[in-house]
Amino acid sequence: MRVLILGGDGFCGWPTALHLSARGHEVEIIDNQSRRRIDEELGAGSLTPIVPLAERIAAWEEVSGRTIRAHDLTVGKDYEGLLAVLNAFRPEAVVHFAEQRAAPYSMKSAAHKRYTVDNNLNATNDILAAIVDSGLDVHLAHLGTMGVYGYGTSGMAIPEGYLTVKVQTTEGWAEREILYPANPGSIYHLTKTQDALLFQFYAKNDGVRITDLHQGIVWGTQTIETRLDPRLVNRFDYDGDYGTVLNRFLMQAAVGYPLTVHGPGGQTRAFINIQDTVRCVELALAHPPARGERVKVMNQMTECWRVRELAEMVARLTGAKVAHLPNPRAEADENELMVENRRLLSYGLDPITLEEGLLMEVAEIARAYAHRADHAKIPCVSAWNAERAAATSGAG
Ligand code: USQ
Repeated sequence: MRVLILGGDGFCGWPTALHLSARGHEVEIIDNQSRRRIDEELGAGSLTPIVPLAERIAAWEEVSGRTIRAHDLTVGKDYEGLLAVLNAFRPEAVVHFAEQRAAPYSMKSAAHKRYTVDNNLNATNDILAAIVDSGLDVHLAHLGTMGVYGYGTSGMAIPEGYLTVKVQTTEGWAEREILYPANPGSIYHLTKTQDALLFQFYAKNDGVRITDLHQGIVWGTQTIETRLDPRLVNRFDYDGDYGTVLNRFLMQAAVGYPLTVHGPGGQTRAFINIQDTVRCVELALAHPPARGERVKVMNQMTECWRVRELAEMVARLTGAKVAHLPNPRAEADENELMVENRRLLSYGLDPITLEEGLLMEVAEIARAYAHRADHAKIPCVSAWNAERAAATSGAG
């Protein structure tokens, strides 16, 4: 299959590009290096040393004998450039990772909110419009988020995108399926709920075949392919904006920094290992919706944990201390989360669990690169509103 990967230099995009290339697919990448520029803006970088994209691609060719072509353009700004790549490469599938993906970054200031909305919504609309414009029958697989559903499910497992509701009609009560009501917790998550409406529209109006993968929090760093050569290593974010909770805890344990639990840590989230992420994208591409079918939504996660349970687990494995800090986010201190994920399991996903993978991650990445950590970048300083900013000011 010819697969075009938008955002193919990022944390999920790069290992996905390698995974699909290793399986014999013809892969091209579009990436504008925005994630690397944000590193410079924040003065924070990957714990693992990542080389420039051109060097990564050259290393992959050396190791695998396979070529990946990269295009440096901004999806959402350079529409003609995007259309030209589609028309020249004629992909059968496009995987869309080209969005600003950090909730704390999206909440830092008005400028960050505006950038996130502008970048993410224009990227999604442009790729959809370009697919229609090109006349190609492309399957678009988008990396969405579990966060579109909101957190807290009052005893019900979150279905895969659609909710069956009972409504009163002129003929009495009847069942209807609706898109699960969106309840975003940050501007970043909000853009993904808006993406869902764009997908609904283009599927209905133009028959575009679309899969939206509602992914949980990714943990882990390496995949089978990124381990093949040090120049292929995936990025590992640990800073207060881009570092996600479990990878942050693993890194903090490795450098002797008390684990930064926000509030009592009763927030429950869905998780997935990076190796399972790339496998899920492959499975999604192998099972596209038919033309004219509604948007296919899959919950791309494998297990749910509370933040404090993760901290306790990491503390038990490593001897780290746990700190409870004022929560910079506007989010309930405690919530329940249950999620349906039958689709990907039925396609053959065999999940890597935290219990089997955590220790390896500590040794392979967090301890190995601990000397590169800048402790000043660990605190989460992005507050969701003025009240949270006042509560967290001065707190580590
Ligand atoms: N948290 C802590 N301590 C920390 C960092 C985070 O207690 O040091 C807490 C947060 O307050 C939050 C939870 O851990 O309650 C998760 O935070 P996170 O930064 O790991 O994840 P989140 O902001 O939800 O976003 C991440 C990715 C995003 C993806 C999303 C999936 O950055 O791209 O869409 O996970 S989900 O969470 O399911 O919406």
